[in-house]
Amino acid sequence: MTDTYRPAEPIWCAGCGHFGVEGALLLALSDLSIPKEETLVLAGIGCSGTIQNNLGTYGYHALHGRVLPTATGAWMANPKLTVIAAGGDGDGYAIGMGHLIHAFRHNPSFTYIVMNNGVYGLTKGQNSPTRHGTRPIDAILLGLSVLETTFVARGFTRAPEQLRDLTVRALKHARAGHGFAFLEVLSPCVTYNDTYALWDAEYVDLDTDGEHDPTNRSQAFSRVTELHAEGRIPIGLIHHTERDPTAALADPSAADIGPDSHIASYEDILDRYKVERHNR
Ligand SMILES: Cc1ncc(C[n+]2csc(CCOP(=O)(O)OP(=O)(O)O)c2C)c(N)n1
Ligand code: SF4
Ligand SMILES: [Mg+2]
Repeated sequence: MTDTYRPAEPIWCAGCGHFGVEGALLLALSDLSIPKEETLVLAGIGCSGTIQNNLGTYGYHALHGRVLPTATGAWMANPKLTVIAAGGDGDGYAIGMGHLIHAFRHNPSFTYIVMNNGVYGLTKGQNSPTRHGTRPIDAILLGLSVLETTFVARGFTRAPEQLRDLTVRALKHARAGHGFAFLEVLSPCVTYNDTYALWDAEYVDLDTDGEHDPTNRSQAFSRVTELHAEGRIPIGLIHHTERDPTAALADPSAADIGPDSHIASYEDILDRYKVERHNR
């Protein structure tokens, strides 16, 4: 029975980028001294969606594409928990894309790590919405286009120290109550879409570009758009801004769906049911 609760060995192919994401996350949790028992990692479905099995934190395997609403519920139920949502580009940008836009908009204060490899790795390599040459979606540009967005960054498993640093920054942002921390990671699938060489040639590190100011949203939007036109992929801290940590609590839409209103509705339904039964 106790075996059920032991972290598993990763089941990924040798060389899979997801190992790098897991390593950076474990180091970042340790850098920030975040206790594992106060951390919940939720993941979607995919090779990436097994990351929570390997960490020793609390874990939850959400339905395909539904990791963001599930994580939002967990964060609302216990905002003191360090909540980390994770998953793949198929999970997050295809079936789950509608949730991403609303997460940027509502700004729940948790971290979301998307492992982007351009394919559905688990189901043997079908094109995902980020597949090279298919007019791919750029979730960083999407995030920048939503005015409420507070944190967007992109790492690459080829740059492990930077990835660790970006993961630390994302966790800090969310834990301080500044809002939704979105971190996409270029995490190649060596079996079905080996993009290491391609991305080596294409990425541009904005953290070492003296001109990039991550606090300036419109400048970040222009720079990312220009780089796209040149066939380049920006990595680094693309944009961040600090939101008032109490803003989420003052958000009326958040108050509407809090646990108190659920309990009141539940009791109301139950009372009406009892009256109807009695009158039959
Ligand atoms: C509702 C539903 N539709 C389709 C699937 C099949 N399916 C499983 S994983 C997956 C995509 C995985 O791709 P991604 O999220 O990019 O993760 P990766 O394996 O590449 O890490 C799909 C379509 C499913 N499990 N559930
Ligand atoms: S199929 Fe691709 S994404 Fe899945 S474990 Fe193997 S290398 Fe990683
Ligand atoms: Mg994928």
